[in-house]
Amino acid sequence: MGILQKLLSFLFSQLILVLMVSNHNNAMGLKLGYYHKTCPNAESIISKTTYRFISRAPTLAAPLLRMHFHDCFVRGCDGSVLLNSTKTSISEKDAIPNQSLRGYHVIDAVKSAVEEACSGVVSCADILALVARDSVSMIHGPYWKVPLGRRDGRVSILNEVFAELPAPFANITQLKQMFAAKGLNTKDLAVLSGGHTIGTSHCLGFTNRLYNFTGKGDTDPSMDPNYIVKLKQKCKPRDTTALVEMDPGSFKTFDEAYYTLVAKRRGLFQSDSALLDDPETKAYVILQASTHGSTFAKDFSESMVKMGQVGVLTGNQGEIRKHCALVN
Ligand code: HEM
Ligand SMILES: *[C@@H]1O[C@H](CO)[C@@H](O)[C@H](O)[C@H]1NC(C)=O
Ligand SMILES: *[C@@H]1O[C@H](CO)[C@@H](O)[C@H](O)[C@H]1NC(C)=O
Ligand SMILES: *[C@@H]1O[C@H](CO)[C@@H](O)[C@H](O)[C@H]1NC(C)=O
Ligand SMILES: CC(=O)N[C@H]1CO[C@H](CO)[C@@H](O)[C@@H]1O
Repeated sequence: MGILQKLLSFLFSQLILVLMVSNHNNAMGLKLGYYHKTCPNAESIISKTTYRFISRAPTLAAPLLRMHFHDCFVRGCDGSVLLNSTKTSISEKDAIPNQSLRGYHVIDAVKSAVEEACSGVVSCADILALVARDSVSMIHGPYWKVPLGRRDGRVSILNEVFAELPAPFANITQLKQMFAAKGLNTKDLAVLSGGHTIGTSHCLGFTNRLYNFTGKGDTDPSMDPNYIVKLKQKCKPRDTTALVEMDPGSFKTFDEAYYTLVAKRRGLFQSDSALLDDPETKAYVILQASTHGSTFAKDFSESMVKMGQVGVLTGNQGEIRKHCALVN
């Protein structure tokens, strides 16, 4: 073979390799009905078990949705949010923003039920994604199909929570950057923030806006002053225990009222109000507020599927945990 032919044949073999690798990667991605053959009842077992809890305590839907968000933003959707600390490392669970996470018992119950049917097959990361979807749809929210096949990670590190999860004090620039770092765009930010249509918050996430905002005993000018008066009645300056409904009146129902609140400058966190500081997010807020959430359900479904793919482990990566709080 001449040198040119050798070169061409080498390049060709590399090209084939590249194509194979990228195909392989595709095949290793998430897909619908992933457990169809290996655990056919997985999805129905998960939704039945979730329903048992949500039907008795609808307020659990909020922390279960939030748990999936936290999981995905820190190390990808790999179930790391569920891992307990060990003697040698403090896990995400024990980070301050996580101390308010609830609902671990639901995940444990779901995992046991699934393990009983098919042991060692369904990942905790997939369980989080499905439980979040089921929880939302059980409180009048949208229903979306969840691509599956996530594997569980073996690592969970406390400090990563502070670096990866946006703080309630984040401004619009920081929020857009932190979402972009996860492959989520500005629309996803506006849409997923709508998750705050359900649930409650501790006062600490927003009391700075009510008292001494800039150190001059002032309040946050971007919040409706009448709302500040109301919130002050619920939260004294250093209150660590009170819970405030994020979408008062309908905090148990997944609706579009969040956008009406934000549009009225009644978003609870600075990160909620910040959606009015960018033309694209502002337009989204105004649109949903003025059209009773004409596209919110569909948008939320799409953005949740996107968020659910952030940094996932697939194929031979990671493991299928036997217990969600412990690596195998
Ligand atoms: C955009 C950046 C975000 C920030 C800064 C943020 C911040 C927070 C904070 C500080 C709380 C209150 C926690 C507490 O004190 O108990 C909270 C609650 C909550 N968040 Fe977010 N969040 C963000 C995005 C999201 C996303 C994307 C979702 C889901 C799609 C979500 C869903 C929830 C839910 C459902 C609750 C209520 C939890 C409960 O009732 O226990 N959040 N969030
Ligand atoms: C994980 O930690 C929690 C809280 O510390 C504890 O209640 C639970 O039993 C632990 N789970 C396992 C499987 O060790
Ligand atoms: C957002 O916060 C960052 C960090 O505190 C700051 O550097 C930046 O100027 C802020 N941007 C806006 C638009 O307020
Ligand atoms: C407000 O903040 C300033 C600066 O941090 C501090 O000196 C002052 O004592 C605070 N006032 C109150 C009432 O907490
Ligand atoms: C729900 C949960 O796991 N909360 C933990 C948060 O971290 C503290 C310690 O910092 C634990 O005591 C909580 O159990």
